[in-house]
Amino acid sequence: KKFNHCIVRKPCKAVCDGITSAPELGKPDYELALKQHATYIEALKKCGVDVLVLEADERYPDSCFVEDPAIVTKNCAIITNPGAASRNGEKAEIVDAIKKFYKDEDIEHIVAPGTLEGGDVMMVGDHFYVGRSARTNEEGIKQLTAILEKHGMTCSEVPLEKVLHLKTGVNYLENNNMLVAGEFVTKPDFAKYNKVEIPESESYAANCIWMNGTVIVPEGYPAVLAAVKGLGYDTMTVDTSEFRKIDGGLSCLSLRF
Ligand code: CIR
Repeated sequence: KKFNHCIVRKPCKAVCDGITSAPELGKPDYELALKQHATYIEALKKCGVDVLVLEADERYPDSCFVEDPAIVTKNCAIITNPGAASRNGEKAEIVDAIKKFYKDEDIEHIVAPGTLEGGDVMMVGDHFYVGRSARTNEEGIKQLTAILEKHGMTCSEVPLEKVLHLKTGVNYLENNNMLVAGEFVTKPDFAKYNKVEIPESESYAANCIWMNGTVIVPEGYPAVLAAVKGLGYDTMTVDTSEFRKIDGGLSCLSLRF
């Protein structure tokens, strides 16, 4: 398996007003967020992909998290219908970028009353796990399942209890390795994988990304870094402190395909 392309969007100045569940962390510093974003892009490129960098969009504070308005698979792309009202318009802004890589007949849409955000969708080969969250509803999951089946893939639902998105707490690193934190440690859905349990104190770093054999780990989480190295991967770290303040992690910042 190899990723060839990534799509990212530069953070906008309004990133300071992104949705957050942790206001005690303070607001993101725009200049630092930009710097961290540039470092992130360089890290992706080192993993052998081309990166399409979309311009900042001030209308949507959370628009740097391009993972949420679209899902990209080997057979099709799906424009989602984000459940967060302030983010819903992002779906119209990602379409042109998706069209550069997918034929019109391979671009599908989640439509109201269905809602779905890409952060709730995790790819494991031809199977997709989708979290039922405050952002992703039953109808959205129903539509996603039908779309994936139409394009030769499968889907199963994972009910979420505490996290924002599915990939907030569980991420697949290929080779049967699954990083799990919090509620995902015990979920039966992931019992068949080689689970790597993440301590509560480093749960933010459950959101690592596998990039063509290298795993990118957020900077500042030594237990997770050691665990990932222990699995035999090459690793890179990228500081995402400013995105963390608004619940964003490494996976949220790109579409990878
Ligand atoms: C939000 O609440 O929508 C953003 N502040 C964070 C989105 C994170 N995206 C993701 O997990 N895929």
